[in-house]
Amino acid sequence: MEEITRINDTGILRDKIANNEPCIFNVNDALKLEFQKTWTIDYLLEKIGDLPVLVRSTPTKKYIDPDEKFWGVVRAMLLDKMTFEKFIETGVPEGKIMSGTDTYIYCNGKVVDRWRKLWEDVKVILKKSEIVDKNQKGLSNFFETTHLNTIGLWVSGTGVKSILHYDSSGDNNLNFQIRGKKNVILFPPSDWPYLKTFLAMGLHGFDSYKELYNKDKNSNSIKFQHTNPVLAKLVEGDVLFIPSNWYHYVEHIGACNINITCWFNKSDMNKNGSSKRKVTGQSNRNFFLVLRFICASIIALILNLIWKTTGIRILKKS
Ligand SMILES: O=C(O)CCC(=O)C(=O)O
Repeated sequence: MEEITRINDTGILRDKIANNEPCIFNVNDALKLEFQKTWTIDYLLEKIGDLPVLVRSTPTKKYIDPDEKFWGVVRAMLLDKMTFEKFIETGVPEGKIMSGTDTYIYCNGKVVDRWRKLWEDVKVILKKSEIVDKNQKGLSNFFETTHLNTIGLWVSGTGVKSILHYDSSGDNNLNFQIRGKKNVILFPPSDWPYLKTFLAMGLHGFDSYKELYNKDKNSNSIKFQHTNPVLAKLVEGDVLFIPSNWYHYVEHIGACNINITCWFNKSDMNKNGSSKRKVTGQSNRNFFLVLRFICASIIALILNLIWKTTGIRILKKS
């Protein structure tokens, strides 16, 4: 698997976005945004330690492996609530994850009030004036207010893995690796016929992705033979650009990983952004797998609803 191009020039990043080409952006400390330097676990504990947060928990740390047993898939969709402090102390070591898809600091162009303290740090990415600075070097003032849709916060420990998917909003994604390390395997949208796709997900079991790390491509199984994956080995300070509709499978490596994902409008920055062309399709032919997935989602939905309204958890989490 080829590793993704690394760049340090904001102009090149804008070109990559315009051309739908993934890349890793990283600049020296002087040009990093303040929150990329100050956000440590201790800093977050100080700011939001008392805040109740929604987390997901599965003993296997797989969110959500299509090869998992039925009740394992259900368990991976169950929510739990605890203070951020408790999550860091006990949740992270147990494999719980605060997912950016549940935890929005900024949502559909509006600040989420309970996360305002963190938003105050992050808002430097929004443009303050109408003047476009052609010599801009870092990511402060990067987004027009109308471009940025939603910001999700991710916190997790080592060993967590997230299912292959593309972001179904169709947005572009700038993913800031603030602390820790992650490996992200990306596939272009055109690879969908080989990714066992169902809706926005790819349903190959998690173990399948191991073979992509083999140097010898010929020793790989037929599964990924016609695909074009690229690997992003993210370390602290990296910002990964995931173009709209690109599939991504994520392995959490660091002992404590902190990321924010900025989802922003495809149409405003991409060359062909406004086109409504269909770029992916459904290639999973195992209808039993889909049925299993749908049933597990419905059961998890009901269990989460019962838990939210009564506090009763019917299915033990592990
Ligand atoms: O970090 C992860 O596990 C998933 C990240 C992701 O899917 C995203 O940023 O859209």
